[in-house]
Amino acid sequence: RQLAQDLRSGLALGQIRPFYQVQVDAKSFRVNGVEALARWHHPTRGILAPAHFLSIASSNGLVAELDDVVLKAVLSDMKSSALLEGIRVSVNLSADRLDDPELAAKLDGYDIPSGRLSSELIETIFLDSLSDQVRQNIEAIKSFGIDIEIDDLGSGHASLLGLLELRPDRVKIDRQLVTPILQSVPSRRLVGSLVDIARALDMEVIAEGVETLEHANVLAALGVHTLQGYAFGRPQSFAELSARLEQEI
Ligand code: G
Ligand code: G
Ligand code: MN
Ligand code: NA
Repeated sequence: RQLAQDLRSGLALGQIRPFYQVQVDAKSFRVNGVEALARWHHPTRGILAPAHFLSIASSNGLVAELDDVVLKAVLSDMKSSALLEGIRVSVNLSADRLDDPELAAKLDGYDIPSGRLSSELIETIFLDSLSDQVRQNIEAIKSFGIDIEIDDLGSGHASLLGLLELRPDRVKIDRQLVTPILQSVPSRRLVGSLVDIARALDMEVIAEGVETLEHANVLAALGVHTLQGYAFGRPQSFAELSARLEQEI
């Protein structure tokens, strides 16, 4: 209860800010994107990852607001620095936010840079069929020039029919499918098959949880476009990210 109260005020006080994890092109290993990941800069507990507050946010109806706060901070970071020009920035969108009738109006109130943002939708939005509200919001997101990505593909509920209907720009293969590819031939083939499916639907593929260069090289050979994981960097503050991007230039 105390933490829920803290979270409410923390959101209002700007204590929730994004960290960024780099994504690299699978051929050149150069940064081509970043994923914004919420961190709570708690006044006494330090920097908290979502595992410590996402379920509290969820049970208190605060997830849509959390997503909104992170998006605003991301837009502000993008405005403040030229280093992110030419680098795609992804934000996570919860099912709550995607079902919010106010979403389009909110986005309209922001200064969204067309073609530079991407939204990661969790696979569970495919549960049953897409609601009309979710469908409308996805169209609205696209109309602002924000890409659509499906997060954690392979771990949950995305149906092929759902992919066919939604036609996302990109899918992210779940870490649990990526981790075993070095030891397991079937795992490797499965990732290759997902790349084929993605190609059939003109989608790019991001592999998550890429922890070693061995993984990176196998994934590149399988035709994965973009890699994300500890092999290339942990989630870091905007200042740390900026220092890294400056070195890459
Ligand atoms: O690094 P990590 O612990 O940041 O993230 C854990 C999970 O929390 C991620 O899988 C992601 O789906 C979720 N998450 C991170 N940031 C956000 C956010 O801003 N909004 C939502 N809805 N989920 C997030
Ligand atoms: O949105 P999503 O659920 O995909 O968030 C990614 C989560 O995975 C974050 O919690 C992030 O910190 C974590 N993560 C990112 N790269 C790696 C990795 O290489 N290994 C592991 N174990 N976790 C990772
Ligand atoms: Mn994500
Ligand atoms: Na993910």
